[in-house]
Amino acid sequence: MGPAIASDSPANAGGPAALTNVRTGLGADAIAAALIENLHCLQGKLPQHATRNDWYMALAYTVRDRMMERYVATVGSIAGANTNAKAVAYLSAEFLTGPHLGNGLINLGIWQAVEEALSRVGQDLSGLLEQEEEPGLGNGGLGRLAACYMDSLATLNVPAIGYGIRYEFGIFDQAIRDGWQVEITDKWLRFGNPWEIVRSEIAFDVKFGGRTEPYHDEAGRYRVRWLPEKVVKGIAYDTPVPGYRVPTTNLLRLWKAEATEPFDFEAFNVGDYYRAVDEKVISETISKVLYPNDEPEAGKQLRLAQQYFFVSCSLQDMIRLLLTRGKPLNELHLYWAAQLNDTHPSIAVAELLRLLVVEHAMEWGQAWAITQQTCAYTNHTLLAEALERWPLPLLAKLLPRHLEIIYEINRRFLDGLRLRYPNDDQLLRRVSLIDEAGDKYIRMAHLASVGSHAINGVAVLHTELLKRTVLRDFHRVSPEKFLNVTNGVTPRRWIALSNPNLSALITRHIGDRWIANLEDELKHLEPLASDIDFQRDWQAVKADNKRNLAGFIKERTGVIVDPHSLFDIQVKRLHEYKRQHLNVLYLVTLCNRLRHASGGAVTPRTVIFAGKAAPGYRMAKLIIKLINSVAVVVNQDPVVSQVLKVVFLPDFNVKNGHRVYPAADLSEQISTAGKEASGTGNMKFAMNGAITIGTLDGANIEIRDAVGHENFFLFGLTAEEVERVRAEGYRPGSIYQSNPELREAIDLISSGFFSNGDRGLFRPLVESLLTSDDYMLLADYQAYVECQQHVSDAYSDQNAWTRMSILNTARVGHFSSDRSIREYCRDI
Ligand code: F58
Repeated sequence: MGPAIASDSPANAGGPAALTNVRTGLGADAIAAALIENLHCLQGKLPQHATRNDWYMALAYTVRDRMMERYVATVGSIAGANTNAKAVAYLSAEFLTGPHLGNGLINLGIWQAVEEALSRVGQDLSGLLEQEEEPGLGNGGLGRLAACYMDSLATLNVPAIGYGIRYEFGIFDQAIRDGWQVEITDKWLRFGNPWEIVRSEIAFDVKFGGRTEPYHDEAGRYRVRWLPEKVVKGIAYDTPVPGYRVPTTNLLRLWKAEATEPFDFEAFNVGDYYRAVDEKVISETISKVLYPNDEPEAGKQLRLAQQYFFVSCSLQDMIRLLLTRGKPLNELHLYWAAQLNDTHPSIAVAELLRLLVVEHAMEWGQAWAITQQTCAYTNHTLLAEALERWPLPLLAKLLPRHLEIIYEINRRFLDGLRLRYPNDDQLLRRVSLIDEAGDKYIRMAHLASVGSHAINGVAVLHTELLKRTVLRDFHRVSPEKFLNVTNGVTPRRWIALSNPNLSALITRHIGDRWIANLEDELKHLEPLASDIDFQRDWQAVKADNKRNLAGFIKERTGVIVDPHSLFDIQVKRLHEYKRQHLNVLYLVTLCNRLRHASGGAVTPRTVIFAGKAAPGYRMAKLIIKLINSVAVVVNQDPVVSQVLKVVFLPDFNVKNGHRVYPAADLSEQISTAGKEASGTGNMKFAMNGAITIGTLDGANIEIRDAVGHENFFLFGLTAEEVERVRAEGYRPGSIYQSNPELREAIDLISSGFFSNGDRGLFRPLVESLLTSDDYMLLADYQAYVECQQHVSDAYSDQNAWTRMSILNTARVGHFSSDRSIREYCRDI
């Protein structure tokens, strides 16, 4: 069953010719013919010999063909002469797109036609959707946001190119063995990638290392040339990004690194066969693998090389496109807006200057003005340890010319400030692009801030805290640059595609305009919130989604869960600040209560966790082990398992997310206030009718205001209180001492009860909670446990709960990425 959207009519259905042409036709006849033809011509198979992957490939090519006309037209508007539209270059080290097929069918409006065509050839769509291996080219929220924004840019007919890296290996696949996370290489390209088009002729050289040398040019001007140690070639791979039923199909342009000279003949000729291909191997390493950490890899040369590699290729490409449009270089900022997705592409500031000044002989002042007007910077974190800085010696070694340029940017920047703030050397030291406190570092957030005309945070609180903390001085010296753009997620993927039952129900009542206009349309559901018939249908959809997820959990973990229980879900990267272990403390408390048979009637719950931990993050991995250990004991206990089941669903990714968000009753958004920049899972859950239990952190605050305070379970310290408590001297040990239930929960973990008597296993975790508790779990514990009791009570009144659920969906239209993109386009 597909996303039952009332009118499945594509934007350019065309005349009768379009319906029958095998390459472009949008009717079932043309699609069925195309499938057979592609199976034959591209896979070299007859239907009776085709594997599921052959059919998947044939279908993917069939769908891609149908994107090409609009794709060619859109590229023409970015590259063609006589066009004046400004285009967006979204520069991001990560794009977590998720599978393309289903999304393509929805956006092209050919879901039903494809289903029909497949049934004629004896195939079924759901199996082929399942076959697609998703490109896991991102770690989490930041990479997924980039993908949502690409969908919205296209849907809003904004010409855009998403520029990034074509990692050969994306984020690792996660398996769970004996309760521990095990990382498995993500070989996503193993069976080929039908969505990408390699553009071998769109290739740029990128220099690395070596040294610089001053000289005087023919006109006698002082110049500096860069004599690199090495040159690597970047090749463009394009993936079309179709908007939802609009003429625009944008593209994701990912760069693959190759050797400029794949083969060293000199080495070969002297018989050193291995050294002959060495160079190729070293060059290709650059786009080999995504760094799987959710904090920047301190001082890793390869990571810096990746960043510079994709930024340089992208900027060279943007300049090329500008010139092919026949526009002069000094109008770059009129035709391109470069959005820096966090600091990972921030070397763009120095590289664009270098390209303009050194390669295109532009005068510094003008080049600087163009750079600033072109670039804008989005910050995604306040965590001090996550702010990128590169050791100065590393930058000097890998990008010697850029270091000189950064010095010059810094000199001019500080000179300007010195005039405005004489006698404030401290200020200058704090905002300097170079951290000179101990070992010297280049501060990438400062480079991005100085080189951009706009700086934004990703939720109201986050932006306020940015202005007050990490970018305080920048806010002081250029307040006009700062603005907030609260994150959003695409309703095409996160409702229409992943929750077809809900989509059909919504569409039956309010039509299907919500898919492209969530803010204005979804609110028409509000009057239905108390309608008993509508509530019943709403419950039926949720029940169905929960049964689906229960089946999936059984298949992946063997655990049998009751779809009638409250599905309480926390899915996100594992991190101490996200506090999965606070959730665990509550579970252990419940467990204790049940063992003592204290407390009254209990609402049956299934508590589901999923998420990956950075391979080197020991505490996060220990939390996964703890969740699994608690799960084993709980699920096997004859008493406790009657009302509680705990599941760790392995390998959380976009595809699994499709099954998870629609099945949630309760969404856990319980980070320490002030730590989660925005969160976007919170939005996906609420859109699908889950009610949030959460702190006043990130976009939770705005979600709560939107859905109504009575439809949100709030607990915990505010960001301000967190700061105050810490300043006043936080002593978690005394909270432990004074709260018997908390003490009992922690003691049970320490006792070896969940670890076959091993008292040492979870000691690092317990000790960290009792001694420093950096994320203040203990401070929020009591409030959380009490709030969970309110949740249980509320769930026992199914009509009231359903009303809350409907109102959550009806009121979160604001969190569509279409709204975010409109704001970026309007304000930046
Ligand atoms: C996330 N950051 C924020 N970083 O944590 C989240 O609150 C926000 O909603 C989201 O961005 C989108 O704005 C995030 O996902 C990373 O994954 C980086 C990957 C590269 C290394 C540093 C972290």
